[in-house]
Amino acid sequence: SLPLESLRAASDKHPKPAHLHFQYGTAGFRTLGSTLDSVTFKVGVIAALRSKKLDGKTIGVMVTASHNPEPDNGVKLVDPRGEMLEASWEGYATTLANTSSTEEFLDALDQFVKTLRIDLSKPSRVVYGRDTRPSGPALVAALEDGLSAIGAEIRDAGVTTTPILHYLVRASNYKGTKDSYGEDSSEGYYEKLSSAFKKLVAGKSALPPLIVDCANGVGAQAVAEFSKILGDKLKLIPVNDDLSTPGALNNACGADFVKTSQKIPPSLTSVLKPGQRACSLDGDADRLIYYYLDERGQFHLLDGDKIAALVAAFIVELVKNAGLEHEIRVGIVQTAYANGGSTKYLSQRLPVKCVATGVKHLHHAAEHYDIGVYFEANGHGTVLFSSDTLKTLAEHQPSTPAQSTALGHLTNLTQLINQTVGDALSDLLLVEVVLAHKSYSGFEWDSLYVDLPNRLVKVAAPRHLFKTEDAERRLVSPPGLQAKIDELVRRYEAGRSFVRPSGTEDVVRVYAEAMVRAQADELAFRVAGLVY
Ligand code: NG1
Ligand code: ZN
Repeated sequence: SLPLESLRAASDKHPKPAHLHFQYGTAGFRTLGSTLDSVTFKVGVIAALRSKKLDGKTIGVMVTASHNPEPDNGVKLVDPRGEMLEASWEGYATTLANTSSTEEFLDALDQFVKTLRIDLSKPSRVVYGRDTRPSGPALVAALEDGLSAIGAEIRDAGVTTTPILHYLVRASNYKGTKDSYGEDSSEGYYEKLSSAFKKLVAGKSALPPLIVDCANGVGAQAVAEFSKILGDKLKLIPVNDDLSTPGALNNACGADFVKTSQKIPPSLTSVLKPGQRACSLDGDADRLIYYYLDERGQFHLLDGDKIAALVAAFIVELVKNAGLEHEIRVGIVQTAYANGGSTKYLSQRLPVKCVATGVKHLHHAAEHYDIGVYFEANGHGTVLFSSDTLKTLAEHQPSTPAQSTALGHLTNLTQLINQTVGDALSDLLLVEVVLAHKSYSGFEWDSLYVDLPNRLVKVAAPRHLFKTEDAERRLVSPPGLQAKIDELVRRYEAGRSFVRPSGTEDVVRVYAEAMVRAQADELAFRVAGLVY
């Protein structure tokens, strides 16, 4: 049965703030860090129970608020394969997080264990990590209180990137099996990716150095590690790698800043030379955005859509060169935020599916392809190889040296790419491999297709009133609003606009694109006017 005494004592130390409602959303619980103590404690208990439910498999917990402002924080659970928490548990987590007293929490917990028939005699194992936010250590202490109240076997991964935490979960659960994912340590992660990268660029001339904006977050740590191991193979120049100045995290830098404001971080002004490529990570290093300035000083964004196009084209070419185009079907998954230019370009070449915002939707849709490439426009994404594809790659007998080379590259890509979740560092190495193979600069990469001018705005409207359908591309509520949006959109050449409630912030988002900049801006602001 549940260790009620230790749970009661621990729960009393972590009372829920009255009047606050918590919701396990697309990125777990996420809000002001100072309000998350009780939630994080309860997540510790839930993580341990999820592990018991899954026969002692290792569950992950990551404390981060990613690209959001430094005072925010968040906590999310990672399932045994390194994936997002199974959807049905999101609701249980929300219910438990909102219990308002220790007695209510214990009752709900007891009910929960009974309903799900969790065998409490099973072991529980949990690995956890956090980003660099100042509220992190106290939240981790609350998490540990929850874990030890149940008696979980714990492992503290310390300050680490979100994708490394996902890697550790997968590696620990598949250790010593035929599906082994690499050595179960952060060193194992760096080693796995670096050695695949070295094999993939062997014989290629080294690219010019790459500027990496680390968002003043934990990505700086990973960039430093890769720099050490990769040496001359890839020269990384870290900027915004200050982990000690309060308030610096994600402030006027990082992937979200660049994507949203469509300009370089001010801190790069004196560093970035025309034609030189640069990239930005976000606060927990699971998003990546590239860009460059042309000779006229004009900014060119190479976002998640451009990364998807670059990577998918390269993989399709390798599959063909390996003689596997009839066995392996490559497909793309996007959300409504994908630029219309990218959707047009990709749909002419590959199957493209549009799903609702949120990594879990993209990830699951990508699993339906033999090789599924998914990226959100904001730079979060990865590539999934199905188990049949891995088998095909292992067993295929190439009939020419060229086929053998292509097959080798594909196999190395399966090692380079972090298939558990979007990973800024793994994606960075992947992009650099393709650029080296194609001898592309930012300019040639950018020329794959032309982005439609677009604008994303936030509106402070009551988001619970907004309900969507068709992969969030149309509103069903408030009634009548979609018809008004349609009416506006018709007046703009290549106009497209949609409205959806954010899953991570208390706002409604409005996206618009059109043939020319001024029209995209105007459409966005007029639709926002309808919403407000
Ligand atoms: P919301 O707040 O639901 O729009 C944002 C991103 C998502 C996803 C999540 C999780 C946009 C427009 N939205 O979600 O794509 O990355 O955060 O971090 O970029
Ligand atoms: Zn992130």
